[in-house]
Amino acid sequence: MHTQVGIIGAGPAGLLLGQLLHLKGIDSVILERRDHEYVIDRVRAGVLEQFTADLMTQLGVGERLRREGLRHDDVYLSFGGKRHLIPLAELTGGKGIYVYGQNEVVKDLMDARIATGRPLHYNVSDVSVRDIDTANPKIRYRHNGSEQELSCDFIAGCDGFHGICRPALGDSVKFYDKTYPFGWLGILAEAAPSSDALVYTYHERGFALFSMRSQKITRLYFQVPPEEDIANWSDDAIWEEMLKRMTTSDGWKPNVGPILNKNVTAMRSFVAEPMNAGRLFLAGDAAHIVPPTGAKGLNLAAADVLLLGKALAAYYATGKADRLEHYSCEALQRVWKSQRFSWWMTQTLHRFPEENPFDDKRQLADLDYIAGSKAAMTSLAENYVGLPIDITF
Ligand code: FAS
Ligand code: PHB
Repeated sequence: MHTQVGIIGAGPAGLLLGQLLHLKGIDSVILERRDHEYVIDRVRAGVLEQFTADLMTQLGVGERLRREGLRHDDVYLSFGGKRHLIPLAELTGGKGIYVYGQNEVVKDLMDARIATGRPLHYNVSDVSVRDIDTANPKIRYRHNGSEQELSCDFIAGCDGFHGICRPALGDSVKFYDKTYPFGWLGILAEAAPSSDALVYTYHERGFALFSMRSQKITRLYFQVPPEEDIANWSDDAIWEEMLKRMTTSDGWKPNVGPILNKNVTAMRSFVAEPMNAGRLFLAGDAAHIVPPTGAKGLNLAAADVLLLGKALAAYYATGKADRLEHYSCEALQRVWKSQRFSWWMTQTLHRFPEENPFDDKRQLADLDYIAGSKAAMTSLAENYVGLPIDITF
């Protein structure tokens, strides 16, 4: 079997690429190791940059996002017992964010994939790639109990951080890696949002984040030691800690409700350079990981896919591979700016174990400066809503 683009992984990166290529009349086959339910139910990101929401609309999969997603023009920084509003739209010429669960994005993209009639195979195993340095790379995998080989013009490695594609790039790749001395304990709760915008809290007990998924469901996180075992935390203990860190002197606090899901996520910054070798191109978490403090993970995957999709479309339209040759360095420009912002948000809002009282005061002064300076707020806002990118394709 032959296809133009073999896509490994049906997360946001793989599915977005499949949709973009479909709209350009380019064949693709998507191979996913998990089943449909598993991929849909995974609780991950929740914030879409303005550009990601606009791209979803451009790809014809933005209708439900526009109807059910929560558009936010502001975000709060909370410290010293007080919430400080950062007017994102006012500071960025009207740009905002959309709060819309990653699993909803994946659901919309899967429905669109089915509507295209193009192949998406779940439950594949033993996936491997070869001949990536030739004009005819191949993907080998097992599906429905039999060995399969998919011959391709190009392979898109959208298989996440723990996938097989990045290792397959070989030793020409350089890794940049940073781990953080803390993780996030995250919950999904059946409780109506008590704030009209996300609240990023700096507290002496550690970072905390108030986010949401709908008018009935909230998503909250607080900083814990990296090896923390979720089994150590009863629901009551989680709420007690959330309220201790988030409640402000004017009485604002999150609503408490039944916890639907809870887990601990490790924090790291990671970049693989270059993002391709031969005709194997990485996109999304397969090539880079950001700490979620800047809400960039999903949005970077979308940006990679937009650039890779345009480069592949240009190749099939003109036979020229120059945009494919520039893909990695073009994508890495945005990746490193998002890495910088995500690291900065993490540095600014978390307590580091080795810190001393001087650092606490310095971080409070940093936050006080940001909340009082239009220039500093604008820098935060323009990075948070998403740096400019041309979404025409
Ligand atoms: P994904 O990991 O989403 O998708 C890769 C797909 O490839 C998966 O479906 C996987 O099953 C499949 N796959 C893997 N190996 C394969 C193989 N060998 N063969 C076939 N398929 C294979 N970002 C935020 O902004 N906010 C958050 O709160 C947040 N929370 C997160 C929590 C967790 C636990 C994780 C891991 C990430 C979180 N992120 C968050 C980042 C997240 O949103 C990612 O950036 C986003 O999922 C990246 O999308 P993909 O690159 O498509 O990778
Ligand atoms: C989320 O809603 O899951 C979320 C929001 C903002 C972040 C990280 C996660 O920075």
